[in-house]
Amino acid sequence: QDLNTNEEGDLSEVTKRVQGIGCSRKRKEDPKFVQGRGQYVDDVKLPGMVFVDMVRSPYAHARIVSINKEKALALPGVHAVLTAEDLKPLNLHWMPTLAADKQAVLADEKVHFQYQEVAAVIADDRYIAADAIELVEVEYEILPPLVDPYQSMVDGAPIVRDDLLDEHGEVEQSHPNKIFEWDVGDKEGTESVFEKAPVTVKETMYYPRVHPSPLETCGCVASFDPVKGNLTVYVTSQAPHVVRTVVSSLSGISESKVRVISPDIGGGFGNKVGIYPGYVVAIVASIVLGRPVKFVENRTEHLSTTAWARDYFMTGEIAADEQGRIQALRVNVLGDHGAFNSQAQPTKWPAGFMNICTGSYDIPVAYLNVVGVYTNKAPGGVAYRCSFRVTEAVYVIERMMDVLAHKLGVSLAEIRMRNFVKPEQFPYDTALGWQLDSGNYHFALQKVMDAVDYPALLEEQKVKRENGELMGIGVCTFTEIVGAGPTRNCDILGIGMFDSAEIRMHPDGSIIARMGTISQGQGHATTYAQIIATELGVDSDLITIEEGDTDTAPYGLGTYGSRSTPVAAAAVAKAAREIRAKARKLAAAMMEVSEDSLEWQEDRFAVKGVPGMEKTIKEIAAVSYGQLPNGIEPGLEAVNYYDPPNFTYPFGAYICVVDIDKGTGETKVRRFYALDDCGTRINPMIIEGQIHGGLTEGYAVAFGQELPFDADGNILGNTLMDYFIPTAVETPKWETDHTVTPSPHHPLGAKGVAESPHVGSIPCFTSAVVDAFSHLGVTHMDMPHTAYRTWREMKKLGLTQ
Ligand code: MCN
Ligand code: CUN
Repeated sequence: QDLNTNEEGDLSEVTKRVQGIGCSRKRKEDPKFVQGRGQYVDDVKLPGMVFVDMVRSPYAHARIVSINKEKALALPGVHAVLTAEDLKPLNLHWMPTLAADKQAVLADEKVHFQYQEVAAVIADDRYIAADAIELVEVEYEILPPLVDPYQSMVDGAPIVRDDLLDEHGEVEQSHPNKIFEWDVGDKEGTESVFEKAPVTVKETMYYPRVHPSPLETCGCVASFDPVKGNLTVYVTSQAPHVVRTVVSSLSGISESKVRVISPDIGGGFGNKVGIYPGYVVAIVASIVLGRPVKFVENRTEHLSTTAWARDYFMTGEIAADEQGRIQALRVNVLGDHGAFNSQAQPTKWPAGFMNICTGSYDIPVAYLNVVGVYTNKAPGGVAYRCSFRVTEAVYVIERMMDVLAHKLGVSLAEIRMRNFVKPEQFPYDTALGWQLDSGNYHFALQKVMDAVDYPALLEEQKVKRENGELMGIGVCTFTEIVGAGPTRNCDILGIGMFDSAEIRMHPDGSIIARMGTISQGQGHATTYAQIIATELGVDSDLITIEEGDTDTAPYGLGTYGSRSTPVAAAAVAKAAREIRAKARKLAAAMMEVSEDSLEWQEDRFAVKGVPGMEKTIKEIAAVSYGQLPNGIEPGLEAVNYYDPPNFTYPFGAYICVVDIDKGTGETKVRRFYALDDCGTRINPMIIEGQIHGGLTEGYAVAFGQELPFDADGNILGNTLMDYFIPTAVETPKWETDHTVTPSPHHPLGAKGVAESPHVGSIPCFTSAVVDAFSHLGVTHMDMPHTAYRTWREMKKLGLTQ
């Protein structure tokens, strides 16, 4: 099997000319961005527009005794001050979350986390609004906060959500702070293997709360037209159609009269999937005041209140034989969800796809238990290049592979080689319910080991250790699950997670195409065009891609979970093929031959065996809008709604080499080699860009990002003074590589790629840092691996004074 196909040199002349699949076509969206001509939500300026600013709670947990608006209302330029009391008659003081919970739009009787929205001021400009929030007087009665999730279910713990208690003061769950308990797999079967297994290992780890903190914060402009009864919402959304459905159901305005537009978005990373209180307030204010209302957060509001990720306390256990072949896996998780369960994810999956934690390995039996709890912290849990908890899943299994290797004294690469699912085992059904569609893990890891000369690195490390130096070699071989998803097991608010494409070919052969996804920087305008270019033989530059306007784009579930390629790109290919099928009919009629006698040759239909008898797609397009024979309907258009039969399972093999300074604890990433396999590659350059971005964000998480809380529930690290955003100065040099194992069920063989580098690199960094100390008996160190934390570990080990 040649896994290195699809190199640019192998592409056909036509593909190169039209810049089709496989070409490193330059990003078409960039000229406007580099010239500062992007149009973001905050660039939307409408006549008569007013601004919202939020009064936010300084306390994590408190009862609201009173709110006095008078002074704020007296400030010239202030139009309104809204509180939960004002929203109550509209039944909009609470809103549903995407995880079937509810969230206060404005705090109703009590506040649940620091920075929660308590009152909204609407004023002529944002400066007046900012002054006015200082004049709103809120009296609080402070309540004891619940900060530590391990204390959430002890007797006498503060109850976060009294609103969920019924009139008898009880909830369905065993404890009012418990959101759910989810278990998957064979509990007894797993237990009995552990009882008999020759080798068992166990490790507990914390994956800290982190925030993607994209360049642009969240915001919206709501504009209600009282004459037409239409509502237009410009919003930083990764899922504009979902926003439309939610806004319509909340406001009672029919979906046909709600238009949601996601303009240019300055990064999403999962943070912009959900619907935030500020949006609801802006919409209500626009309907009530009859004028456009803008809400745009500042950085601290963004870091403190919008979707963050992880916050999982995980215990992994592996049972194995003496050779390290895994017999069973057990994972227990405590998830801190904050005050409302507002994870933006498919409804059916309370802990996302955490049950992908069997990783790339052939594990006969497994058991996973996840408990989610409320605490007095901002809600969230799945943002940040994650595909719904696969990041946590990969972290726990990859850490456990290292722990097992350590226990048996084999290399981190060898333990993986012994346990990989073999190429001939695909499609492979995992013990926890997924079907891995394709892969070649052995080949990928071997390729990386050869590229970095793994044996030489191990030798170097041995010498360094003898000299008392700290060098670590980390390994991660991950399997992702992307492309949510088959509607049979994935929906949001009852809407199945298909995606869509609509393609129209014009008489001159140029094309406009629209999808249900929305780029936030991924380069969709470039890459979708390449797919159509290959399918129809039309120059990419003649293909306009439009996303993000619900009035024009077909319904789609949006861009997150690296689903655009697995789902929407499949719809693009299928719609293009429908157009080609119609073009075949037309070509046959034009040349007065049967359709069967025609052969598609990249950009034309040719009559088999008759040289020169052919019609290019451009010629066919011109005719398709004219007088057509045989009752053929005019036009060349197609719409496709694609419901994928399965997820796609991209994978990768990463190796990281670090040197740790014994004086300071500082870690230097000397080398990072990332091999990714995302099946058929549409645009190698864009893939590489995505991988660089994901690795850099992975580096940020592993080495610095965290959002901790103090004992009173005050969020720490919610400014860019404290929150680590790596620049070119800190970022290591990345080496990338690939193999190509096409997805057997995707029309193009393509898998998603955008999240892989993040998911795969984080455990690889931890692996490398821990490996630097593994000869001293260290099996795990929690992130972030800051110099201080590493130095503390060295102090514990007596390596430094
Ligand atoms: N691609 C390709 N060949 C493949 C797979 C992907 O050429 N086999 C290309 C695609 O055509 C697309 C890009 O790579 O242009 C990413 O595709 P895909 O992996 O399908 O991911 P999505 O387009 O669905 O993007 C979502 C993903 C997620 S979930 C996060 S989080 C993230 C990420 O994208 N957020 C980003 N990358 C980001 N990049 C930027 N610049 N900004 C963000 O907010
Ligand atoms: Cu979870 S981050 Mo991306 O799926 O938008």
